[in-house]
Amino acid sequence: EVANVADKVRMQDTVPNVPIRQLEVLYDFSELDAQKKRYANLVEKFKELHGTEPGFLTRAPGRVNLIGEHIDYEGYSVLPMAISLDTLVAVRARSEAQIHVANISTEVDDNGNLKYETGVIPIDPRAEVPRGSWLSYVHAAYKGVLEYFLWKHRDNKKEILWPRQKGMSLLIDGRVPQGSGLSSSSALVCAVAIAVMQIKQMSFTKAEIAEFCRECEKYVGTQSGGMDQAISLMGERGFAKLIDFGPVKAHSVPLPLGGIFIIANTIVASLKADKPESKYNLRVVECTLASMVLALGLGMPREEALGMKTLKQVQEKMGDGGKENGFPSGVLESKLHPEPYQREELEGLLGTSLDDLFEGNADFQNAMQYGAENGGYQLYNRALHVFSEAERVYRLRSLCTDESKDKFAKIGAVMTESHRSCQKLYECSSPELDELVRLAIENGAYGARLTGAGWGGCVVAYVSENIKNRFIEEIYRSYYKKNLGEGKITQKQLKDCIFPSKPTAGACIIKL
Ligand code: NG1
Ligand code: MG
Repeated sequence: EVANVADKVRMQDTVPNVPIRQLEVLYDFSELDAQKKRYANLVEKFKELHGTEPGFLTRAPGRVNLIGEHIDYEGYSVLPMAISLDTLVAVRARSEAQIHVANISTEVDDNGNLKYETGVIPIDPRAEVPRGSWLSYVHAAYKGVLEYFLWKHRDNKKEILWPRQKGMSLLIDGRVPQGSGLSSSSALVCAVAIAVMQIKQMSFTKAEIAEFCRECEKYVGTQSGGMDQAISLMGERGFAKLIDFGPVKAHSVPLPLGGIFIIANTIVASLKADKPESKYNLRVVECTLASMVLALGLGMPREEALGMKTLKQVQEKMGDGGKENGFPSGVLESKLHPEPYQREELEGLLGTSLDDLFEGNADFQNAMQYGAENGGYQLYNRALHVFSEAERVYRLRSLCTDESKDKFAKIGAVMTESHRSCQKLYECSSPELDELVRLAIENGAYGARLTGAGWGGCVVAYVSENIKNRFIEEIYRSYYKKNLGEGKITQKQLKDCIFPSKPTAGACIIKL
């Protein structure tokens, strides 16, 4: 009986439909008019391009992570919320066996080429995803949907004739700034995945979509953790979400009235000569290695230890069920050393060559190379960050329903603590992020931290509603005006750089 009810709930947990006349369920009153114009413009542009209206639209939001940075890929719960910056896709089935993809943006790069070029994606889902273009994300999502469908129906004997499949036209309007830690990539992937599903008349639950979208983002090159896809699909207006992994599950977390989250973009590109995905993947590899070395140190048989994929798995193997209590102190210190590890030492400890261990995973091998060129592998610091951050997520969640008056200050303090850990232990901050965090706190924020992968992008500051406007004004003066020079930033640009953000709904299909 209970299982029955649970199943029903899960069945209903599919992507909702929203009529285009009811955009007020998605956006704040203050931006409703602008959004209506934006939607009308997208439909109009689609008509100009294809001579006919789109059949429907899809929408998937970006997110801001309030706490729980770089721990989703280690299996630990995180606490993000969906934001009103989102990606829209206008869609229509097409008789040719072709997926036509265009973007309404006319932005050009330094060489004068369109940043979001028009392109065609092969209809055969077995085709490999080429990297290096925005179209790769669209391709990855398309491939992800069909691969998941095939996997789910793997026992069906009926042959599926891919080349004869009908195609579709997609026109995209993305508003999540790229590379800002607000998850533009997942918003695009999720919005396209839903579009493809709808055209193919497939229906999957949000949890299923979150899982396969996470998998398919790997085609583009990040060994992604799953937070962004989950929150983009499961976001809820008015609530932050505690997201669990394995399986993906979202729990509503009410936010205290009177506090507000303000997002501020560093815009000064972080000085990273290297590709951000190498840094990200290196962290994933460092955590994987830390899991194995820790497991060995705890006496686990070699074969089992080498099978450890995440730090959470190791914690669970220790019989330490209390997931909210963090990792037992002292264990890490005695099993890992704070100096960076080198390849030879790791191969000695693990009793295998690392090339063999990561065979077939080119991203991991590249990350290993990148680590070797940058002083080795920091297992202790990375693991210490992950375990402490996992505990902070639950601490912040409890504070959200705390009755005490100083809960705002306490929430802020946990956020700042998280930033310090990202900065010192995980080394994913940047001078600009550190400066913005410092200025936020100096100007009255309860706390502030980088959000998203880091190495550039945005900070999120927790501020009293009462000082909101003054706070933004002060950051403008002390950060933007100072760094960019007087008059270098227009009011309009400033609005895009620093803005308060409320939790919005997750992805949906928009019916015309
Ligand atoms: P960004 O780069 O901010 O979209 C990335 C990962 C997340 C998570 C954060 C760090 C992807 C798609 N997203 O987010 O899963 O690991 O970094 O907490 O790779
Ligand atoms: Mg991303």
